[in-house]
Amino acid sequence: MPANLPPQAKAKWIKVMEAKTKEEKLKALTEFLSTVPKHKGTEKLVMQIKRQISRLKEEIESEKLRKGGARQSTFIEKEGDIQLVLLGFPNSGKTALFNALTGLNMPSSDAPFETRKPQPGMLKENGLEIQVIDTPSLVPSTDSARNNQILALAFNADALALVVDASSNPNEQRSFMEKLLTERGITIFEEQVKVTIERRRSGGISIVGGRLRNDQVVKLLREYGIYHALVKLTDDATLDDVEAAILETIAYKPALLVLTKLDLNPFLSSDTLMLPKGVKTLHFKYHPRDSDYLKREISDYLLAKLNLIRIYTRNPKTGQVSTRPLVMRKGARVEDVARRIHSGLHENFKYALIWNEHRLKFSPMKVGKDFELADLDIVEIVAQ
Ligand SMILES: Nc1nc2c(ncn2[C@@H]2O[C@H](COP(=O)(O)OP(=O)(O)OP(=O)(O)O)[C@@H](O)[C@H]2O)c(=O)[nH]1
Ligand SMILES: [Mg+2]
Repeated sequence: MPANLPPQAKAKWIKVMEAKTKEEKLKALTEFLSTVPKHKGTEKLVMQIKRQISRLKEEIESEKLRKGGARQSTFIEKEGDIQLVLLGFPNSGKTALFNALTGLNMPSSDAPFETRKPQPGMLKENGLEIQVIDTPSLVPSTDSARNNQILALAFNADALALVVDASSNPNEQRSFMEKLLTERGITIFEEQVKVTIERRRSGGISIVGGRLRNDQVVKLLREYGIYHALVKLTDDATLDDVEAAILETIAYKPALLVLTKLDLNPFLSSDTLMLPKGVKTLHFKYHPRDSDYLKREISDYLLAKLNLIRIYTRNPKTGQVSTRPLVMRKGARVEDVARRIHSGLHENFKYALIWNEHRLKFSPMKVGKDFELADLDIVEIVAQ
């Protein structure tokens, strides 16, 4: 991993972070790349930046196509609370799974490469709206324009489902997909992320965990123009890991592994199947009645992995509770809900009432705008 990039490279990276449009970012990244010295220590970084550049070029190109009304665009606008992209090799059962989850009826048969373009659908469960995207199949090649388009969708997604046909070399399918993802700068293993940096608007730099000297971490961040952030470190994180996190060289995507065609391979044991740690495995049984179970498992898992909470709002005039929750990040406060509902509500905020029989002794509880919310809270905001 890179360390000690020259000051001019750091200065160029600040430009990358400040870029507001994709075009600006592309230009800034290209300039940054030209200032990075090329040697063993920067090899990985250079590769990742080149990939980021080609990814941006593809996105800009595909947005242009979309605006021009052309059909070939692979870009899919996010809808709902979470975007989940299905990935897999030909005939692995992606479309069969997609149909079970979304209630749509896209063609799914033994013909390989049946799905020609990405197809969105909606999975509604647990109050969550999960946009599921069926994709054309990946091919077992590390140098394929086809794969790159599909991996671009994966990079934009909030979460991934690796669909693996259990009846034909499941381990090979899984490890090849992991390889393709890694090369694209995506990891599905949370523990590989040793450093997370959450930018803040004020409050300086706070560091949680890790064994590094705080002043060194702060110094490094400042060199890259970061003055306010919450930095979380694992115990084995190094300064190089911090720098890699600043340079955004790898993105973590929570993932599910979905095994299909287990009926065709009933003797498959968990020993022969080297299941990845930290990635939830689900069995797709291919029965319509099984889809309720799958939907519930998927939505529970994504809710937890993406640190989301569901907040229901109560109308002070009618006492009616919203049927669909606001989906927010863990740590959200009453004021964030007020802001989401209406900017005026935030300005004229008086107090809020919270109902949640699972966690509060008395409901409703009267709270101020700093109160931190939890999953399934019902909130009524009283304004002046
Ligand atoms: N026996 C069995 N067949 C399955 C299962 N899941 C999917 N299939 C069948 O496998 C074939 C391929 O499924 P698709 O859903 O088209 O696979 P895909 O990954 O979308 O493949 P392409 O889009 O064509 O690349 C279809 O004939 C499905 O009916 C399963 O769990 N068991
Ligand atoms: Mg398909």
